[in-house]
Amino acid sequence: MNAPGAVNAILALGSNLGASRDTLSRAVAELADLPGVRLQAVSPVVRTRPVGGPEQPDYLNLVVSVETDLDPHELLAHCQAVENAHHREREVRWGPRTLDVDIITYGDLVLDDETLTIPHPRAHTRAFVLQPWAWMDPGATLNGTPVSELAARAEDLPGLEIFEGD
Ligand code: A4P
Ligand code: MG
Repeated sequence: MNAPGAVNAILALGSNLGASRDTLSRAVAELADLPGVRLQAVSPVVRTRPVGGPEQPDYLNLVVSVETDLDPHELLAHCQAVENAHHREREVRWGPRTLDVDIITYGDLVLDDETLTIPHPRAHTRAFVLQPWAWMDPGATLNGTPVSELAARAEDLPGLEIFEGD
């Protein structure tokens, strides 16, 4: 049960520069370190091959489920503040990054404006989002399709493995 007015959102985190495992743990704590954002579930961490962009290191990715009182743009600003705290620099599209935090879904909202597209327009094809999400919530759906089915179809699934630590 959500608090009155609160919405469930799925956030996807990725890192392939610096101490990625540590960055992801700290980012999850920072995302939830606001009264309007309550952590509900965290997926396993996965090691994934880079999708798109230049030659770059493998990523660590995870997803979280949060209950939030923030509106979608406030939630994006909060995600970007957490990215910025980890010295994220935006140079190359799909390039390497210390931390990326994307909003995948926000309740059942469908939104497309200059700063925000929800559901995330590429999430339905990406195993690095879908597979950890399906492990976290086996009943999850995206645009009406089970997330586990979308993960099984994603081209980047073969390169994905659970990260047990170095
Ligand atoms: N924006 C629009 N919709 C959203 C949303 N739902 N969530 C806007 C977050 N941001 C959203 O994002 C650019 C702008 O997108 C933001 O200013 C916001 O207003 P960005 O984080 O600055 O740039 P980006 O992440 O490089 O671009 P983009 O398009 O978000 O990249 P993707 O598609 O998310 O891909 N491979 C692996 N294995 N693992 C990864 O994590 N990540 C990417 C990034 C590519 N390949 C990867 C991974
Ligand atoms: Mg992003």
